[in-house]
Amino acid sequence: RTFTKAIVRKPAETFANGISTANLGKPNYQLALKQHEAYCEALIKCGLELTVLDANPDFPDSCFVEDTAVVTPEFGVIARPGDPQRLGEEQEIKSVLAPMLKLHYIEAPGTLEGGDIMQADNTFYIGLSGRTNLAGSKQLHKILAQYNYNTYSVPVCNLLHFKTGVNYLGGNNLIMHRDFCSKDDFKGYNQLIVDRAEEYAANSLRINNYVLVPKGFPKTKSGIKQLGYAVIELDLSEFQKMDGGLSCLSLRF
Ligand code: CIR
Repeated sequence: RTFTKAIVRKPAETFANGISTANLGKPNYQLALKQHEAYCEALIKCGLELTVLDANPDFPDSCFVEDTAVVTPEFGVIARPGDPQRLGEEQEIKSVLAPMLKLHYIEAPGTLEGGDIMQADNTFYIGLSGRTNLAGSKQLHKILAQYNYNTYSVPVCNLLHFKTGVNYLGGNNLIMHRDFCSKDDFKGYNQLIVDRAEEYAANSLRINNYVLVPKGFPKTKSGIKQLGYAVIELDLSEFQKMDGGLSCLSLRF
């Protein structure tokens, strides 16, 4: 699959007020902005045309745009965040996507965040997490079935989002935490298991000819290289402090 476009949103000055369980301290806003710029440059290097949205201080977590929608080249599904502090972010994305894609919507009582949705070729895996509930997952299943995609719901244990623990790199390759609780659902894939000390790097992201990998995880980086991918390393320390990973910072389609 080739990606041509991405949407990102700059971190807001209120960034440090976002939801976090990481215990890594307060993020440095200036550094977050720099890291975000480098992230944008990497997306451009991967061949994507970027839409860069202005920071929205009303929503401290709004730079994590991935959670607000599920997008494909043909259509988009506007999500419904499962944390009350993030509910409303999806309205902002709706107006951005409306001119580009046919849209569908997750509706109450359904909740769903894009970080729980992983596409692997013609299959979408829907993680059931603290943010994505069964009602949300059933709604997404119905929408995706109209477009002939397969869907599977899988449990997410002890992680914020499904893609915190697993990501599809293409070519049947999955990158995954050692203790990923729904591991057995993915036996048909070639599994690159990340070291316990490098778990943050399970959120690495394949875009066209590159895999974006967070900086500071050498074993994972070399594992990905051994699979034949060209790697771009990005320092994401300030986003990690807010429980955010590489994939969360963009919507790609
Ligand atoms: C949150 O808790 O919602 C944000 N602080 C982090 C969201 C990260 N998004 C993602 O993993 N897709």
